[in-house]
Amino acid sequence: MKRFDLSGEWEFKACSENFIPDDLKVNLLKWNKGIVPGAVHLDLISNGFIPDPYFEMNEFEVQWVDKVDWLYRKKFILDLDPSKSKFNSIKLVFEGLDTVGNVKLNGQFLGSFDNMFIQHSFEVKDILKFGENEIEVYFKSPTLAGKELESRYGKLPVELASHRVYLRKAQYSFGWDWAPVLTTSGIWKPVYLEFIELARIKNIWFKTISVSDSKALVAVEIELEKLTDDDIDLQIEVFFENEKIYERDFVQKGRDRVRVHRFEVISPKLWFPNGYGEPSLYTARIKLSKDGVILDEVIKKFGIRTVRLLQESDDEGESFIFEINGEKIFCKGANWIPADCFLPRVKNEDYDALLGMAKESNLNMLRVWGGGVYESDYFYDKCDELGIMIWQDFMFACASYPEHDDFIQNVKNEAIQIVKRLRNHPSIVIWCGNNENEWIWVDKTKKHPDEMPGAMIFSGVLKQICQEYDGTRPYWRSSPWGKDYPNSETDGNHHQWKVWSHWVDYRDYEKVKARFITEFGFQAPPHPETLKEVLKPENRNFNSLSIQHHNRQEDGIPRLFKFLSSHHKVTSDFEDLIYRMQLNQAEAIKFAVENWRIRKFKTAGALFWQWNDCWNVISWSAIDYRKKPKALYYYARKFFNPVIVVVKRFDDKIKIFVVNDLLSPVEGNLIVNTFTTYGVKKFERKVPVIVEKNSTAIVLDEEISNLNIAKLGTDYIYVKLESNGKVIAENSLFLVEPKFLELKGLGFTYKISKIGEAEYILRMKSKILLKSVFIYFEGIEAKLSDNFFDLHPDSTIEIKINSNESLHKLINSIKIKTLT
Ligand code: BMA
Repeated sequence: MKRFDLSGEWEFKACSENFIPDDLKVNLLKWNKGIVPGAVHLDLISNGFIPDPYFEMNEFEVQWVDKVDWLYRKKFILDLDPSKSKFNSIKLVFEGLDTVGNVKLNGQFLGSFDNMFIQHSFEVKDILKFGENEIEVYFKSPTLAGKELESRYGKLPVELASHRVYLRKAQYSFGWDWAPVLTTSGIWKPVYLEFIELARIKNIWFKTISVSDSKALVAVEIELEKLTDDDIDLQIEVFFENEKIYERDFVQKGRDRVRVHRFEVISPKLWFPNGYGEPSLYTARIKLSKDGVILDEVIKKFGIRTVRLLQESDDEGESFIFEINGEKIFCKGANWIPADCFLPRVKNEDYDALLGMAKESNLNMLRVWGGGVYESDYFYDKCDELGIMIWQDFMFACASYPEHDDFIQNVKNEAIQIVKRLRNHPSIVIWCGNNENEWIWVDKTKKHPDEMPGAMIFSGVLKQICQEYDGTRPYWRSSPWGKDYPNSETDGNHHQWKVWSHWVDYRDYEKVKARFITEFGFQAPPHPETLKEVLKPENRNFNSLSIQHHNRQEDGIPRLFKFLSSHHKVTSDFEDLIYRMQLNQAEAIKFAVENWRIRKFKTAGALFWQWNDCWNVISWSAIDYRKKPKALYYYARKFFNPVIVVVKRFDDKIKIFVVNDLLSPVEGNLIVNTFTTYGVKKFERKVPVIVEKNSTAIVLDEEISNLNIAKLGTDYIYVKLESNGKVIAENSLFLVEPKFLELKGLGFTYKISKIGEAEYILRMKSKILLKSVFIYFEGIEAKLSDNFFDLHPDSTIEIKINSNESLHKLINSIKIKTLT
């Protein structure tokens, strides 16, 4: 099989004058240069026709773009004569067309499309010519197309723009409470010609049938497109780290198009989630040949692992626990949203960075949220490699959906294509029907979920397709979903939005005893630089209309201040406020996660909302659009660490918990101290602890009066867990909110030393408590191994710094901020 790439330079133009601003009409009705994969907005930006929609309130200036029909074309030279060639089939393949329109080749109509999530492929052997050819792709305005369907089939109960549900298109592109309204059109994924001689490999799927210590039984299913009745040779080879562990040759006879084969792997290296073992992957090479000539060859990775969802009755209701390879897993993670409003801008390096940061922060699960897109193959490959489990939603969110035949057929095609594309990934551990549809329906109408328009998609269509085309992982109707109520706390999974969205402050998380929390969140602004990029100097303050525009939740800014003022001092400096708001967010999510981790496995998962951003925005994310970490990112590494120690106050009692997610026991000493913020040690006790594998234990239960804590604003408890001579976990408990603490932020020393190429160590020492130390280098890019940390009396910390700048520059630009 051969490919002829058709990406790169294309041309585009508008198809009528309607909606186009007067000064652009003449230019846009002519052909202009476009780039594929891409989007109309991106081509309009690069030609200088529209400004950057992320800057200030430019979004309003570009709202006409999605009302216009656009035509893309490409002329290309083919240097073979299709009718005389050896190829039995030549296909024009579009991996993604966003969203409604049709395709022509050399003036001949090939077909129409109306789903951005799937691949479109057209047989073109009889239409292609030797020499010059021309492809035309016509995009109908998605907004008008959606509205037309809505007026034909009726308005449904939908959050945000109601016409969105009629289009199989990323729902966030119609605007969300963290996304602008930038409803795209375009050839958003690669396009190419595919030349097939006698046969090609269409799909490969390795599935684990069973696993024991000594061997695994694996089945492989290979689907071919076979264009000949002749026999062809099929070869399977399997490797583990370059060593061939299995090989088998077959003769694929007559019209046989599917080969199913089972084989044993002795002493299998299993795929484990991050923190539980290696995410081991095998590599397979599948080859098709005839008379020794290779027809097609595919290299595919796969993992061997089992997944079960344990739903067992207990005294609180019913459990919701993922079990991988027979081990219960506490799922620690966040929600993933598309990494840009313009998806073709997201490159593999962006996935490397964002997913690499997830692994570094001890996440073991991400939820691909239903209002975005099914991610690229590269994304899931990377998750396989990093051991990040995926909770995979189907792309439906916060709405009721249509049920007419065309729509259901479209959904079926999509689901089959997606399940077949993604089922080989060991990282995906659950399919989920949608985001919040039933929960919103039941809360708003008080009716049964099955009465919701579109309910049959989630209770029937998708469930059946997952069963038929996969069947190796659970299907779950919605997130959230429960037995008697979709957002139940006693069974199923739960979204926790009382805190923040319903104006309740974060200490309330303590009351939430849900079984698996797939969403909960707390906002903070991004790094000041990320905001400065889109705000003019005069608008870089919390009173400007522009900053409000960059927070898309109703009353987003007022909420930031309300929740800040409960815990932290409200100052007037822009960057100082950002620092405090980031800390507040990190402390809120830490508080929630710790409360749920000590309940392990009554609660068996905590995925905060949200990992990343799609533009420069104030949102719930841990990492901003420019991939600059918020305080939450650094906190996550600690509160998601496999071993944590948690100090909690219950009236007059102090309880200390150790949570151990490791698959071996933790043995060590817990050192309990009471310090004053000025550095006086008032109490110390050493407690020997043993915590069984994958469990949690209360290691101290003591009257508060026995710990010598008297003065609210100064005295606090600091605990550290030492094992084999190393501190493996630490934590502290203050009896008052940070705003009431007596903090000086003085009396520390530090030194930066170069330790290698672009590598430095910063050593910092303090006599008194330094609270929430934030280190940054003005105008310089540097990656720090920790930040926003507390430095306790008479202790030293070592921070690793990666930067391409000189030691001299780092020393001159360092800024250190602490809470005072
Ligand atoms: C949840 C999500 C999103 C939303 C987020 C923040 O309900 O599913 O719809 O962006 O909350 O409000």
